[in-house]
Formats: sequence, structure tokens, C-alpha cells
Amino acid sequence: MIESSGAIPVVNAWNEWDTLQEVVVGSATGACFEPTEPGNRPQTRGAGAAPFPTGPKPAEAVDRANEQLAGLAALLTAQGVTVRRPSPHDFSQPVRTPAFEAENQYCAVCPRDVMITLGNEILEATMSRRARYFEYEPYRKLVYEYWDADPRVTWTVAPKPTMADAMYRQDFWEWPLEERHARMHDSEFCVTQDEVVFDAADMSRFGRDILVQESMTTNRAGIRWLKRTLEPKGFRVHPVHFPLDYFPSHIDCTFVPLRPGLVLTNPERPIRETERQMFTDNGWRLVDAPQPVLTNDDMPPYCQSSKWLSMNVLSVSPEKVICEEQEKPLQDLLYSLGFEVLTVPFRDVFEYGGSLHCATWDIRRDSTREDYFPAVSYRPAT
Ligand code: ABU
Repeated sequence: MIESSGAIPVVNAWNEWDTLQEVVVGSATGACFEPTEPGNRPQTRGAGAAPFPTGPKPAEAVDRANEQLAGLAALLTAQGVTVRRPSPHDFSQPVRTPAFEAENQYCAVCPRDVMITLGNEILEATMSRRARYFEYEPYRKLVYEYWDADPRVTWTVAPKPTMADAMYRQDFWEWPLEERHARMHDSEFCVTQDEVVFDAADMSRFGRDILVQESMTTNRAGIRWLKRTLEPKGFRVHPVHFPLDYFPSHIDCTFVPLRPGLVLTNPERPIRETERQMFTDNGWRLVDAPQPVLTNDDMPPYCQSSKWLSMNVLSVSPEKVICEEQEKPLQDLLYSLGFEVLTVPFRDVFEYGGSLHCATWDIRRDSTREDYFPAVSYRPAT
């Protein structure tokens, strides 16, 4: 039983970098291959590759990922961080609602995609894919524990979209690259604008300012919902775009704040010029990550994420960052920026779509709400 012990509420995180006290680390137990559906066309990597598998992941793949997730949990525990884990869930069960069916679910490796802590509030995202409709379930037991333990903790569940066929732009996956390039400024992806849709991993926290990436997994209606829900609570919600990313999904391989005044950026995905201004006007430095050690072709065959999982680091404090063990060029950059760098092997988790930031959900940091952008030109919710 968790107990509220005073000054800091049991749920408390206002940014991505303050000193971490409690965190959920994902689990690969029961994981399945992500099914093909209107919001997702998983592909096996490699020329002439076999069709993407279906159903439960092989036991060896699950064991390897779980070993590395346990390694991350052990490292965090050694740093004095309380580590919690999701509840078991049968992901092999199909999902059936009045609007759709999916042959199986996915996994609980990446709590970041579903759950976010915004100050003392836990927010469950709508999610954007059918196989992930019930992905909040492995975290509900924990949510109840936190919510029961401290009356300062609030809990918001975003409205579930239908995920019916009409919610998706079915031809998106067939657009040739030239068309994608021509349409890149429209920010139109596989979800339409008719329903509220967002994954939590498209958000990034900077005190009272929250960035939300418009993407394949977060639409403009989702951003409007976040603005109207969070701005009366004192947050400022900023939509952001990375126009050279033709398949954007989740901001944490693209724009990664490391401490006040410093963001690690993706050199292949610059932020839209007008959105960069908020950072330059307030004296923030945007520093490009080095090229990852792996190319996109070298990524594990069933991994649907890009080589930029390299920059999906987890901050333990404003001075200390956990980085994947083989990403030496990034480690060198972080050292040169004054960080203490801790490393863990994490390659076997990549095929589940994430690295260190994706595979965690920070519950409590020694954190207060600050204004890091006093010179912001700000548009309220519409
Ligand atoms: N889940 C994060 C994946 C982002 C990327 O592939 O760049």
C-alpha cells in the first residue's frame, strides 16, 4: 500500500528531467505482434522479407526483452528510484467493440505511449490503434493505488474514439513518397480529424508548457481536446510539427528536453521554423543528436520504429541521463554537455517499438511547475 508522506504528492511530475523518484518500467510478458489495421501497417524489415507475423511473440524474444527491462529496473533501483511494473494482461485476446475487431492486442512494453503524468494528474490517452484500445488495463491497478493513496492525485481518462473504419484515411499507406512530400505541410496522416485521437507519447512536458506533436497517432481534434482540458488548469499547450518526418509517431525520438534550456534534437527532423521561435526567444539551445549507431536497415526485423530510438533517453535528473549501451556517439555528446551518463543494453526491447523513454512512465519527480518560457507568444484554446 502506497502512503502519502507529505510535501510531494505521490504523483508529481512537471517535466521530463527533474530528479526521478518513482517510475513504471514496462514488461514484455504476453506480448503479441501488432496486427495490421487501418492505423498500422507493420512490415518485416529487409529485402524480400517474409510477411509480418501474427499472434504471440516467441518466448525467446519475450525473455530477451524482459531481461533488458529488468536490467533497466535494477539500474533505476540502484539510483534510489522506486520501480513499479504493469499487471499481467492477456494480449492474445482479440478486441471486439460495436465498431471494429482486432485479432489480438499488443504489449505493455511502452507505458509512455498510453499514460502520462501532468503535475499531480494521471492522464490516460485515447490511443490511436485498435490493438491498443485496452492498453490502459495493465496500469489500472497502479492508478488505483496512487489515486487511493493521496487525495491530491487526480485521474483523467480521455474519450475513447470509435476506431471505426471512417476514423482512418485508408489510402494513407499507399501514398507515393512524392505525394507525401507534396502534402507534408498539410499534416494529414492516417487518422482523420473527426474524432479526438492522441497517444500520450506525442506529448512532452516543460513545466507549465506542454508540446504536442501532430502525427499519425495524434490529430488536431486530439490537440484541441488537450488544450481545452489542460489550459483551464494553468498549462499552455503548443502543437508542434516536424515536417520532414513523413511518418511521425511519438515525439520522444525527435525532440527530447534534457534540462532547462537544452533540447536534444533530431537532425533529420527539424521543428517547423515558427515553432522553433518559442525556444530561441527564451534562450533555449537545440543540440542535434549524432547519427545513431544502427541504420534503419540494421534495426531488428520486426521493429516498426526508426534508428532514432538512439535518442530515446531517460533522464534520472537534470545532470544524469540513461542511454542505450551501444550508442557511444550520443554518450560522448551527453558527456560534452556536462551530463553523467549511465548505460544499459536495450536493443532487444527495440522490436516492441521503444527504447528507454518509451519503456517507462515517470510517476514522481522532485519537481515543481515552472515557467521556462516567459517570453512566449501564446494562443489560448479555440
Ligand atoms: N515509439 C517511438 C518511435 C519514434 C520513431 O520511430 O522515430
